[in-house]
Amino acid sequence: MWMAGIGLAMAYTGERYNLPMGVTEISREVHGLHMLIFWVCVAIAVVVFGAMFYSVFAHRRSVHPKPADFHESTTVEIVWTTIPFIILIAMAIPAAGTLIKMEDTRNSDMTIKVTGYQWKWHYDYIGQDVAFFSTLSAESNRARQLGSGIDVNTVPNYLVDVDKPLVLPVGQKIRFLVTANDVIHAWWVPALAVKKDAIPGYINEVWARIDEPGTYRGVCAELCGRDHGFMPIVVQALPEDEYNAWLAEQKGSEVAAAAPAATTASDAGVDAPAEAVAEPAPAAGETTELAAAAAEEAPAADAAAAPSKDEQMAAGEKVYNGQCAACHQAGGTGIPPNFPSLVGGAVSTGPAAEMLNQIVKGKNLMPPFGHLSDDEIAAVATFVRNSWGNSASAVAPAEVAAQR
Ligand code: HEC
Ligand SMILES: [Cu+2]
Repeated sequence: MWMAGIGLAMAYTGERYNLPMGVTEISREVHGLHMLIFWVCVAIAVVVFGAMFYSVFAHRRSVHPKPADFHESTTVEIVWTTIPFIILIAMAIPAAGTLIKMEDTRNSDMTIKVTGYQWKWHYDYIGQDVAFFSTLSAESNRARQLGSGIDVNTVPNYLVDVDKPLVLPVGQKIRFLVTANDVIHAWWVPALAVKKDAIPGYINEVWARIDEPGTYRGVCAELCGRDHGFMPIVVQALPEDEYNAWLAEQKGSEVAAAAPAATTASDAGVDAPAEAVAEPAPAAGETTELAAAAAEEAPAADAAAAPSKDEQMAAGEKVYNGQCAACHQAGGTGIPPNFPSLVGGAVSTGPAAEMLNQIVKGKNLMPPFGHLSDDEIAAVATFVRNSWGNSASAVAPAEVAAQR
């Protein structure tokens, strides 16, 4: 167990014993401060313990049977008050300089809103119409289940891997707005020297400019409930052109996903034709924060084409593995008696409205999933209704909207 612990610590600090140097100017400054103060502590320890051990040895009873009994020395008292005072001030000056730089989020090139949820992260590329949840990877999630029988040492990046990493460009000043939607979390990526509390109702700011492309891992750093240990963070830093390509691709798929049909074939129990390729939704004009929010809230308004059933099954499987498999298990079998099987269940294969209502609103031990988009819920419902031998109608996003 402790071996796994060390492995984990290494995985997200990147160094075995020391604070990581990191990949930002700030992280290197933090590392420098850390080393400076470490050596100050070493020097103090050498002097203090040196004096102590010297006295213990040189003035031991066999040598000095009659102890000295001097008392009160103004000089010594002044010295041992002023020296620590000077040391503290000397340490505070460079530390304050770095702290001020860390707080300075002005002139950023882009903004990411980071929202903590029990137990996942949501990333919103402000003004870009790109937003998604990032949850523990399906592989880690399977292995972590009680009695999974999977040797966690065989799982790459066990517990520090996600289904969808936060992709960022190198060389840009990225401002993070950090908040939470339920309890307090903390967004911590050691390589970026970023660790900020995510507090419901508050928005904390922090920034980073990443120098090197790479994958940087972190975890939630605020005890946030049962699955606190299962909401890792993965930042994938790409060169700017690759990042732009990625972003354009996301916008494409987001638009496709955010463009559910007003009327869908699935209402009539017929699959939407696969060739009904989603057309890009009308340009949102100025991509402002507001526009992004509006697009997120009312995607059905400018509907273009329905996602095909195949698309829904693929997207639904991802949502299922990320959101539902912890309780209902990968094969839909559940863990009776608490977590019912979804195979052939009355709700899972019954009227869509009832099932959607339960997913959106939750029921007893099942938490509500209203924070997922209409498309995600429609996809996961379609997936459940048509997997493991289930065979029921596909579900259109508009049907989900009706349950909100
Ligand atoms: C935290 C555990 C948990 C998670 C995660 C969870 N469920 Fe459930 N689910 C439950 C429980 C508990 C019930 C039984 C609720 C009741 O009837 O009291 C349930 C019931 C259901 C049912 C009805 C089954 C039946 O026949 O009664 C469906 C359908 C369902 N869940 C789908 C989902 C989907 C889809 C997801 C993912 C978006 C999901 N669940 C995630 C715990 C969970
Ligand atoms: Cu958390």
